[in-house]
Amino acid sequence: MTHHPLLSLSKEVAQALENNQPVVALESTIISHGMPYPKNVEMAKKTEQIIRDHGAIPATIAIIDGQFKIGLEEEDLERMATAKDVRKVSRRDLAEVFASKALGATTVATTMIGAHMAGIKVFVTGGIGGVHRGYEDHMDVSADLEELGQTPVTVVCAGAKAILDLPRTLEYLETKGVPVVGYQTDYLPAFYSSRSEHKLVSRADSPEEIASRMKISEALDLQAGTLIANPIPQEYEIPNEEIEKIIDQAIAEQDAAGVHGKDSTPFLLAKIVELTQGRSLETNIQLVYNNARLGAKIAVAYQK
Ligand code: PSU
Ligand code: MN
Repeated sequence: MTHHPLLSLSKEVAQALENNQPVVALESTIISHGMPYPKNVEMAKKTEQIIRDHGAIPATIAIIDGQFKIGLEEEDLERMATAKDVRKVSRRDLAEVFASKALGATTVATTMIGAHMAGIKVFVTGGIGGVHRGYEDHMDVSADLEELGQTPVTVVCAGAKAILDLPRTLEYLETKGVPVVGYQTDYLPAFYSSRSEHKLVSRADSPEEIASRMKISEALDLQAGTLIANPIPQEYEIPNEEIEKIIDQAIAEQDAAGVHGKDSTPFLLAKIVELTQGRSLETNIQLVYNNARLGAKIAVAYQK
């Protein structure tokens, strides 16, 4: 589908896909709504470089001029990092944002849609969205989970964001038929920390093992994503007991400010950066780099 009228592939990405070279998709909400400037654009560029250094071609995805743009130029990255009017685009917003030609940042859900349309199998992010804490009151469940249940892309993350209800997020993914694979771990990593107390049922120890499961999932035509949960290196983590108090405070401030819906995740991430005096931002950046290294290796193994 690389010639679809609503897709615009960079020359490099188009060529790589044509030649069956490894390509790794990257999202843009993490740039526009997940981190402050200029750290966001530094992170975006370095993540792309890490993917190149590990033998794959990076394809950052955004919605520009009514198309999925797959493979951004440096000036596009700068624009996503600085523009004030960038929409955070989930599945429900796609048709509207394409039609109005607004500038759109893709979430995990919509990056998966764009990647799949372009034929990209592997996508690297920080942490996926999930079931929010207090679900019984507001029913906030990220569209990322539904997308993982229906779009066959392998998503490399550092676990679900620790601001979420992790056991419910795992239950939801089980219902949707999404394998959650611990990379060299038996426990779900919790974004800022390298492990939670939640045991996983699936584990893989090499990129080759993951690539072979991706091929079987395709051969069975399962039409579901695979989630690779890659723990942040311990030297960069914020231990659970430390971050938990901060998350509780951030959620209390969110509720007091009346923030909900799509603004919840960006608000909480920014609040935690503030409450940790920037430490959580450094952690978030390092976990993305770690995921980029693994994602590139999986893409390379898949094409072998
Ligand atoms: N990972 C990060 N930072 C982020 C995100 C992921 O390290 O900001 C974004 C992704 O785009 C993800 C979104 O899809 O957070 C979740 O938003 P929501 O909870 O509204 O679905
Ligand atoms: Mn939500």
